[in-house]
Parts: sequence; C-alpha cells; structure tokens
Amino acid sequence: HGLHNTVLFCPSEKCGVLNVTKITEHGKKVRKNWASTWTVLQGSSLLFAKGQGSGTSWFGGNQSKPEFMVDLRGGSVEWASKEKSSKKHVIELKTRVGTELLIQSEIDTVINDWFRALSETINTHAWE
Ligand code: I3S
Repeated sequence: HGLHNTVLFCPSEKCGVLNVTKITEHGKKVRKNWASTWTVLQGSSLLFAKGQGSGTSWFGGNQSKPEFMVDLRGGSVEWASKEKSSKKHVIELKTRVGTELLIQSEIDTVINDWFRALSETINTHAWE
C-alpha cells in the first residue's frame, strides 16, 4: 500500500522507506507518531515525506515538497536504548536545534546502512 507500491525516484545518494517518529522538538518531548516515511539524504540534510495517500511523493519535482527536514550538521546518531523504544533496530538522531527523531526499519541491513550513512554525513559536515 502507499509507498510500497509506488515507484519512487531517488534524487540523491541515499533514500528509502523508514519508520520515523519525532520524540523531541526544540528540546521539548512530543508524542510519538510512528509513520512509514519516504526518507532522502541529500547533502547534509535529511528530508522526509509521509507517503500515505500520495502517489507522487518524491522530491525535486513540483508535485510534492518534503514534509519535514532536518539539518544533520552538528547532530548525532546512536542506537536507541530500550527505554526509547520497544522496537528493534532503532536509530536515535539528535539535531543541533534540539529535535530528536527515532528512525527504524525491520530490516537490519537497511538500518545498518542508514546508520553508516548518517554517521558519515555528520562526521563529514561536522565543521561547517
Ligand atoms: O514510548 P512509548 O510511549 O511507549 O511509545 C509508544 C506509544 O507512542 C504508542 O502510541 P500510543 O501511546 O499513542 O498508543 C505507539 O503505538 C508505540 O509504537 C510506541 O512505542 P514504541 O516502543 O513502538 O516506540
């Protein structure tokens, strides 16, 4: 359904469907809302678009815009503790401005690749 049946154009080095929820915004805890989310790593930005109900959710065209994006510069990634989520394979992403996201996939190779890509991006852009 939704994203899984849609052929999506990958406009950057890395993209895919992940389960994503925000847990903190500007340092304040917000309610979890896990959603299957089309995720694109583009330069030092991570862009998200929720797929449900939209057949054209890709970035770069004039049809859709990213619903949410975070700047990875000055951020950090780590594997989330059990207290953060009962799910398996959860990455905790913290941004410089105090937004925290959880990013998850059931497929361990997929989430391991994302962990590596996010870590590399954060390291590469650390001093910008
Ligand atoms: O950290 P929490 O509060 O245990 O997170 C769970 C809740 O957000 C729950 O939603 P409701 O409390 O609105 O029913 C979600 O369905 C769960 O998926 C959340 O926990 P996990 O462990 O899956 O991140």
